Amino acid sequence: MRKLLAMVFCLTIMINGGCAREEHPASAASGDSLIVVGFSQVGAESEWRVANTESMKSALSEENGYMLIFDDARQEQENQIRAIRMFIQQGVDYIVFSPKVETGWKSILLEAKEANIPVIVIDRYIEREYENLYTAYIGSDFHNEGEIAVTWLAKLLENQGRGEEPVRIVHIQGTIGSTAQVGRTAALEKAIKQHPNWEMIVQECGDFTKAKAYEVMGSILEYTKDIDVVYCENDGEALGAIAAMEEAGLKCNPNGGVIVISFDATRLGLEYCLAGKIALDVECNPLQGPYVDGIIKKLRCGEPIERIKYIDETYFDYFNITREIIDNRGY
Ligand code: GYE
Repeated sequence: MRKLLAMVFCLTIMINGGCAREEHPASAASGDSLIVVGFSQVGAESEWRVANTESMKSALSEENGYMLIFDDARQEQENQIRAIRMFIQQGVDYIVFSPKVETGWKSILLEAKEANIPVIVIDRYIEREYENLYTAYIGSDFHNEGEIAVTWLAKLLENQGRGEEPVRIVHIQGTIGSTAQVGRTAALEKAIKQHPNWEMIVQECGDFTKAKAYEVMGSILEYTKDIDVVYCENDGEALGAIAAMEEAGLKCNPNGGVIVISFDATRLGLEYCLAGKIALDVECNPLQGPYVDGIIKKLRCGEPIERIKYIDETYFDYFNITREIIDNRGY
């Protein structure tokens, strides 16, 4: 009798739901018109992350046909794994998450696969060997972002006639093991091998936060101020490093001061760019919500999807940034 009722229940939903899809208790409980999505976010460590969360929440809204279950992992992978397991137990229709780091996801993604719940990865990747465990990825090509940065730096130094003289570089990395850190670091390390006059004098982790970068830069300045370039892996770190350098009496400016390289191109970062304190800010687009919405809607109707989607990105520098560009930015 229970089996017959369950079949009638699912058949009813499938007819009402429009597209043929596997129902889960959570979506059934929420009424058959809402798509139930469990979203595990890394945290709120940066302006970029806040914009990413806002983009996801506004795209996966009830008006847009969703019931969103949001979890902030507060920078702990364990919290993300716990949240994803909770989503599975709740029987959501889709799981979306930004993996704090690339490793450690195999078993929880196998659980999601077992439960027949599609997983969409955003922002950062998981290790390649398990890419069969997720349905789609939307985010950035972080190595390319780093390539943009080091190519721009080499050209600036060349134009300033510094193509041969020693260039002393401080490198403040993002969260170690996150794809953004892996890609942006790899590009700089490769460029240092290609430019014999470039010297990495310090490489420290700033964890993508202003506070940590301020602390790290402050301790570096205690033993050297002979710095030509500070390569920060996001705007939060750049702002922290700049504050420490200015307190130590250093000028941050591509014309005669310390050249500060940054990533994200948040509105705040671009204000520093307009002021000349950040020389280059490579865009990393956090507005991934609409892409996730589009993929879910296609999946529900059995339409083909782009499994890997890199969002188009550009860069801004002290020489091309304008007030108008900043005022028209989406984040
Ligand atoms: O650059 C940083 C955030 O993964 C691309 O994480 C994201 C990075 C971004 O904390 O601001």
